[in-house]
Amino acid sequence: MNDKPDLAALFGATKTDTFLGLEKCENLEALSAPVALISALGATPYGSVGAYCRNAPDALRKATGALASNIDRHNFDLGGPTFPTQVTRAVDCGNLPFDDQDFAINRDTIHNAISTILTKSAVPVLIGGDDSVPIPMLEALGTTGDHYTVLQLDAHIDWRQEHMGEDMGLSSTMRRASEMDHIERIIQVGARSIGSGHSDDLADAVAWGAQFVPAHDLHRDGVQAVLDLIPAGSNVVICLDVDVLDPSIVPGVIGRAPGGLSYFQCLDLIRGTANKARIAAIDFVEYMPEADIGDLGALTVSRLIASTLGLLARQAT
Ligand SMILES: [Mn+2]
Repeated sequence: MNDKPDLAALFGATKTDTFLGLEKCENLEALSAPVALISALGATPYGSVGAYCRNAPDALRKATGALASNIDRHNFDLGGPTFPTQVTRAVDCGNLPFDDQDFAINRDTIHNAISTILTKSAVPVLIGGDDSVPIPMLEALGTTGDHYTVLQLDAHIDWRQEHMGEDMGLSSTMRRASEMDHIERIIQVGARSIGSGHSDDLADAVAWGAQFVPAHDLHRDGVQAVLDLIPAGSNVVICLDVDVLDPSIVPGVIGRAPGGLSYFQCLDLIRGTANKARIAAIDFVEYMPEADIGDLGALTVSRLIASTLGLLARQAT
């Protein structure tokens, strides 16, 4: 006997196996929606921890179950329904296959899926998985011929040359981005506390030209100070590690660090980017359901993704 009232039932929700109950797109070649959510359980995990975020995509889908039958209701984050029109509605392309032995295959799988989504003129919304998942997404952007600004929202700077003999892992994401010819600018927001990075890594990043707005500066100066760094009209890829959010609202991460961003600071960074520039791709990584408390992190992250889908739908019109 479960005495907790079922809020989903109160809302009239039905069970869904897609994010927000969105339509499935199982064949990327047939993709016609302007926004494509797709998930990767991992890419290049470190041997010591494995693909520790592999259960995130399905947990985040499950967290939206209560909203699946209410998708057309007013979303006060957006000032209207999440998707303003039927044709701008995102689709859920499901989980990509994951191989826990052959990481090169995982990277190819992600690269090819993102490339295909980009050729369909859709914006990929890549759900991880750990923070190694964005590396092949960033590489795939090189196939468009455009140049990109990376806006990284993360408690950590991810500039390790390699870690445990692996150079494509989650601590090297921004260093690998900096080596790609089509990445012309990196803005890193939310760093705080002690992470895996060394002072030498930070020095390399600064020498490359990466611009940093640590979490303390963001709290002091506000979101607009970050948006001022983004050139108007530029193509932006947002790399969002959910540990950028405060652990009081997203406890489900491998290394909690106090002083993180609020839900609206994060959403306003995404909204401000969409308004000033163009979000060409975005990833949400590092949610770990096993470390969550009462599914609170799944709630926060899934609602942030839902409102982001709405912002991207508005960008498409
Ligand atoms: Mn991180």
